[in-house]
Amino acid sequence: MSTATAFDLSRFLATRTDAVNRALDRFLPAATTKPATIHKAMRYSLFAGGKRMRPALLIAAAEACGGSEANAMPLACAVECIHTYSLIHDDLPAMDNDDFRRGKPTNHKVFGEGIAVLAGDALLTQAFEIAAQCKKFPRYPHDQIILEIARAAGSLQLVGGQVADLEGENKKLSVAELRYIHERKTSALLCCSVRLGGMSASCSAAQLAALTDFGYHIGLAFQVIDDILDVTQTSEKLGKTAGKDAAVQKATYPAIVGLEKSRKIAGQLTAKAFAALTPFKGRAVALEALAGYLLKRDK
Ligand code: GRG
Repeated sequence: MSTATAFDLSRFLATRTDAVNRALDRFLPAATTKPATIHKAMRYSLFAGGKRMRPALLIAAAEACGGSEANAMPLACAVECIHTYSLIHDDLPAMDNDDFRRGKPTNHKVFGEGIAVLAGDALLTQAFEIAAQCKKFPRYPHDQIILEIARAAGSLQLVGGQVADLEGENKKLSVAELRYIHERKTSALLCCSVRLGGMSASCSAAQLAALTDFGYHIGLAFQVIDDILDVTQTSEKLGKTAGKDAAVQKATYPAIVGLEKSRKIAGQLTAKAFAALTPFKGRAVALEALAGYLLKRDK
């Protein structure tokens, strides 16, 4: 923990975010490329000011395993494209029906529903195009990398979690049912991010297992905190509509167990994530610092 305190997280986040933004700009077709509307729409949401937590975790995991930012970068960009697609689709009237995201009007509010659906589709596809361009990693061939991303984004994980979320609307869910949703809707892509970081560094099987354990718990903690922030922060701070979960009577940790217990659960999950990093013996400073930051975040 002392190493994490000494670690300059603000600098880490600022430099990595900058590098990720530049790489995304290179990977994506220019806004003027025909048909320009779709490229404008993809770029609108991608560069609307997300926190870039998944790329940061991916690069931090790579560095914990002795890897490089350069090797991790295509995969960091790929997960951010998938994350952004999921937000665009989540905001659609057929899903959560939101008007604001990342401090701006949602994609469908600016470009219309049809283009927003297509911008999400195109970003999902773009993710695989980018990932396929990553370097050849000695321990993890391309098919394994693509499989990793496809599984995290597919009907058993990200999409499956969203299905359970939709079907859980207006129902009283148990904590176990809510955890099932969180594991898929949120934890799967965060866990995939740290695993991909390790894979880009040709990590050992033991390191990959530790990163999986870390990613699973940090992913669950992330969603519990997201639920807490929805009831404790303003829309301005969050860049999206606050208080939405309660307004639509969504099952969340604060709704089921209360705010105080939710904070306790987030702390316990983060402690488990910290514990998973023990095998790195102090070399996972960026991951430790990110876990601490995610627990305390206010947006
Ligand atoms: C397949 C039609 C279709 C839709 C898929 C998978 C999906 C839609 C939606 C799930 C998306 C979702 C809202 C998951 C919750 C994850 C979460 C807490 C997102 C917010 O992440 P942040 O805080 O956002 O990292 P920024 O904007 O900072 O990147």
